[in-house]
Amino acid sequence: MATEYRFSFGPWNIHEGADPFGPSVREAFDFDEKVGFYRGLGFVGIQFHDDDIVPDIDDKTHAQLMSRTKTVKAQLDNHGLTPEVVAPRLWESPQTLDGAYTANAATERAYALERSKRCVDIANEIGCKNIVLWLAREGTYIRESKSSSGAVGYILDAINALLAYDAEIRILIEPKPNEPMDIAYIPTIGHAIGLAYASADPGRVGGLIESAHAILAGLEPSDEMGYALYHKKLWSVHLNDQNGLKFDQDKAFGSVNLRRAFNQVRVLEENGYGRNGEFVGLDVKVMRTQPRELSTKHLLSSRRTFLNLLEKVRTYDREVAQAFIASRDYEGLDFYILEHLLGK
Ligand code: XUL
Ligand code: MN
Repeated sequence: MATEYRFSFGPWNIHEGADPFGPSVREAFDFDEKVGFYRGLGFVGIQFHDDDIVPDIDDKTHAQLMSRTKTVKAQLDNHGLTPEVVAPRLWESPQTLDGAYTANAATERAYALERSKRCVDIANEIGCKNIVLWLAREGTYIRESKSSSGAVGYILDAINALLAYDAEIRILIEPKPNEPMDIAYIPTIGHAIGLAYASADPGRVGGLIESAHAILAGLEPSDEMGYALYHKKLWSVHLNDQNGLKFDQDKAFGSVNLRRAFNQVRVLEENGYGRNGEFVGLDVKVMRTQPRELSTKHLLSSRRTFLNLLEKVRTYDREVAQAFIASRDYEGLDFYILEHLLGK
């Protein structure tokens, strides 16, 4: 049976266009409006940060967290949407200037853990078992400021504390090699999976691979996905694209390198991704030049590109490919794939 893929994105993917060099250029859509866009764009899953659900989370009581989360859950139910993941936003607080789980100050590490537990409470209330950890500030600007081996221990301590806090949640580590830090401690999926196996409950710790993050690490995203799939630890993806080694661009999926996108779809499809309920997640940014009323097209096009490439994956002739492989004619295979992608 062919997999029917389900797609997700996060509300931050519809944004106002601010960048480090200029302010917002479009009026914001409020959360209620954004939730209303999903189904029309072909999406049924919603990725959250904790404060996408409960704004100003640090200033709220537990009862306030739960009450706001109930309201959002009712909205999701009304629209037939599933919460795919919730991620603690550990990179905006004044208490995470020096990192979150790896901050040198014990009080700041304690804040990070406490905030993560609140995220788990929210996830539970909204009916979601998947906690994403993008370890944004777990790294350094200069190497001498922290112990790299000590940092790994701190991250593991935090993961174990969260596993102990809730017996049901799963932790998905989203690696990224840099930005905002100069150099991050958990840059690739191999690092993330190493942490998973070292954790107190390896069956509940896995990974989420973002195409652009792998490319920024100088790696091939489809191979990174294959690595995680072999370990049965690819629990989500953030498909997008990236034009070379620069800031994290989050460009529309396939918009830079269609062949690279084809191979990501191929590896996911060939390894049965999605059959255990995994979503095809996107993490894409709309161009700053786009008018407000046209600022969701990047989501529509990224999903369509996935489906178009899926058709290419399903229709390329495996026997032809196999014959090229058997005669070790990889030039022939290369050109066959190119012509197939070009519809020849
Ligand atoms: C950062 C990034 C985040 C995570 C969720 O580069 O990709 O949006 O996906 O925290
Ligand atoms: Mn991401």
